[in-house]
Amino acid sequence: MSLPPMNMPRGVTPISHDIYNLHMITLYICCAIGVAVFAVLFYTLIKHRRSQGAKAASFHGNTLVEIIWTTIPILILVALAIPATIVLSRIHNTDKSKLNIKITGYQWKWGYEYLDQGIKFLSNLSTPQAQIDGVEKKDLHFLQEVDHPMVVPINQKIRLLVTSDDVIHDWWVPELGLKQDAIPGYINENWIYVTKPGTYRGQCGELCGAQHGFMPIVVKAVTADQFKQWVKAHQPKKQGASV
Ligand SMILES: [Cu+2]
Repeated sequence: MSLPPMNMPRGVTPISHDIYNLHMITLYICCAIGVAVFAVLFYTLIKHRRSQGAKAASFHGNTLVEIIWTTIPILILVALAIPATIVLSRIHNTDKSKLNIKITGYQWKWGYEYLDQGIKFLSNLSTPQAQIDGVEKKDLHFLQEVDHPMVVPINQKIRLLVTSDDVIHDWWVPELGLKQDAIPGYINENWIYVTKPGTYRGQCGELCGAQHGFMPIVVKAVTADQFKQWVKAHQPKKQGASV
């Protein structure tokens, strides 16, 4: 039996790598602090135990100690805040995007609109009811499959405009390094740049109602040529066609 993954996924977008690296830096710093604190603790417990005749020292009102234990955490927080701020500003920089997709959350499905191509469709859960009821055997991607996945080209900066039509949802695909709230009346801007073709799965990350667990997200990343073909096949006909 293999163990489930212990760590967050590295992902397939530059931002997901940035987030992964931030997470690892923070984890290493936390581990170092944990090791240092427990080392001092155990050393003190053993070395200065009462049976060895140790007497408690008084640190009360020691200005130097108080300055040290205030300054060190501040330095650690600043060291973490600098790379985090750089990544945050990158996340919100949607300049030079080549494609614009509007994503709308509904109770309980996702809608995708390719603003430049005029393609618009809904993406519904496609897991059969019999599997949900436990009558049939569950598929590998139980509750993580849809009838119409969002299709995107690889190696292109894609701007995503995320909103909602009813309550707050949250468009969350861990491997794309993106978790964006979908809020009615607001449009949140974000972007992805997928570097590897493949199918990436996610789900609504905001408790949004009875079927919150039944509105998965599936993103299919394909080559630029395959994307062109897909657009051709799905684009509405020019003359008088309505979407
Ligand atoms: Cu939702």
